[in-house]
This record gives sequence, C-alpha cells and structure tokens, in this order.
Amino acid sequence: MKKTALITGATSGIGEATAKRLAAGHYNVIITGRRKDRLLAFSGYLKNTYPVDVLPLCFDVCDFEQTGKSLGSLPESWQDIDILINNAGLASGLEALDNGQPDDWQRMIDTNIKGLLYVTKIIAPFMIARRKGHIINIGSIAGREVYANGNVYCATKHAVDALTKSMRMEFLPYGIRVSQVAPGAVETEFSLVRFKGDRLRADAVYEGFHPLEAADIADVIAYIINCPPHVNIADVLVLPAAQAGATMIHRT
Ligand code: NDP
Ligand code: 8X3
Repeated sequence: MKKTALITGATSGIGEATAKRLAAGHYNVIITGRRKDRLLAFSGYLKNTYPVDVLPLCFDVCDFEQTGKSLGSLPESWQDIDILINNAGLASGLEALDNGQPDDWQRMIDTNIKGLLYVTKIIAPFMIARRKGHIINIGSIAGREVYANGNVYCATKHAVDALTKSMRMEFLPYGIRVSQVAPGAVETEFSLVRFKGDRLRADAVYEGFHPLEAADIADVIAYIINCPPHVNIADVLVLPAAQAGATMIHRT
C-alpha cells in the first residue's frame, strides 16, 4: 500500500520539488499553497506523470480557521498521513530593525512559526492515533546563525529549530519521528518574495556561485523519510559547496 505525504508550500521551490520527488517514489501526496491556479496545474501534472493519487488543498497556513477547515475535514482515505513536511515559509524584506516594516515581521512570524504550529496541531493527532508518522520541518542556516538585516527571518527559523526539538520530545512516546532539514542558499522564488518582485536584487543573491537546487533538498528529504523505522535523521544542515556560513559564500 502506498504511503501518504503532506507537503505544505508545494506551489514552488523546495515544496514543489519534494512533491515531485515523493510522487516519483510512489507516495500519494497532499499538496498545499495559496496560489490556486498553480496548485491545480501542478496537481494535474503530478497525476498525469506519476502513478499516485494527489489531493490539492488551497489555503493560507497563517489562518488557523482556514487551515483547520482544509486539513481537519480530510476525506477518510487521506487521513492516514505518514509524512508531514512543514515547508511553507518566506522571508519578507531585509532591513535593520529600525527600518523594518511591522507588516513584514507579521507575515514572517505568522507563516514560518504560527503556520507550522497550526498545520502540526491539526495533523499530529492523526499520527498519534496511529502511533506512527514522520514530521520534517524546513529550517534554515538562518536558524543556526544570524546575519545583519535578517533579524526577524532568522528569529523565525531559530523558532523552527526550537519547535523541532520540542516536538521530537513531545511526540517520542507515539513513535513519531521529527526531523529538521536546514538549507543554505537554494535558488527558488525565495529571494523574489523577500525582495517583493525585484528580479535584479533576487538574481544577485545567486550570482557567482552554484546555489543549491530545490531538487537537492528534495533528495535529502527523500533519504530521511526512507530510512528504516528505527532510524531518525534528526537534523541536517545542507549547504552549497561554495557556502561556509550564513554570510560566507565564495563567489567567482
Ligand atoms: P518559495 O518561495 O519558492 O516557496 C515557498 C512556498 O511556500 C510556496 O509554495 C508558497 O506558496 C508557500 N507559502 C508561503 N506562504 C504561505 C502561506 N501563508 N500559506 C501557504 N503556503 C505558503 O521558497 P522556498 O522553496 O525556498 O522556501 C521553502 C522553505 O524553505 C521556506 O520555509 C524557506 O524559509 C525555507 N528555506 C529556503 C531557503 C532558500 O534559500 N531558498 C534556504 C533555507 C530555508 P503560495 O505562495 O502559493 O502560498
Ligand atoms: C534562507 C537562506 O541565508 O537567505 O533561509 O537566510 S538565507
């Protein structure tokens, strides 16, 4: 019988690559995101390409009611979720605190911290009832180190790190594994979102070196979830070969 994976933020980047990777590995996938057109187009692509079932769910993880409605009323055949990948997240702005925008702070805190909490609160009881499951939180090198002007984004990813550790303890008695994957620079829509559509600024982030590709992170996630049941890869920091720290990238 096929396993089921729920991937939040699957309309682009790491989430999209992970959904493809898992569908290729014969997981049925629940994919989520706010951009309905993209989500449905991607769902169609997955269904046509891989021999798996796909359930697209369009909702905003920042909204507890919407999240509860979408995930709390899953059809029975979709309730046995084996894998939850808390991936939906973003950075908004790159400013020192005194110039920072409270709207940006709220967006990051609501998505990266509260969104992860809301989704996990709704899905964990299904796993607890079955006494099994695997939750992968997408952290960041920004959850290990901070960098100037990264203040709130770095704080949210430090929070993901703390929540991952605490979830691992809380879900231990139920046989639920909890892991974190913390990437360095991955070329996705991340910088375009951070710089609010400024393509030149976004492209400059990845200039002069080979950044990670979303598929590289998908491969790591696939490795983690396909380990034998007695193994938990608790935490992985994945960097481009040209990166040695949050602020150290060798560009040519
Ligand atoms: P993308 O911008 O390409 O993808 C982000 C995904 O999150 C999209 O599918 C987006 O979908 C979804 N999302 C954002 N906000 C919400 C929301 N409120 N509700 C539901 N879905 C939402 O970026 P990445 O793939 O790079 O980012 C994925 C994760 O990886 C994030 O948590 C990010 O912090 C983390 N990360 C990224 C790194 C990088 O360098 N790219 C490095 C380290 C970590 P939609 O807009 O349709 O809602
Ligand atoms: C994304 C990587 O270095 O821009 O989490 O914070 S970084």
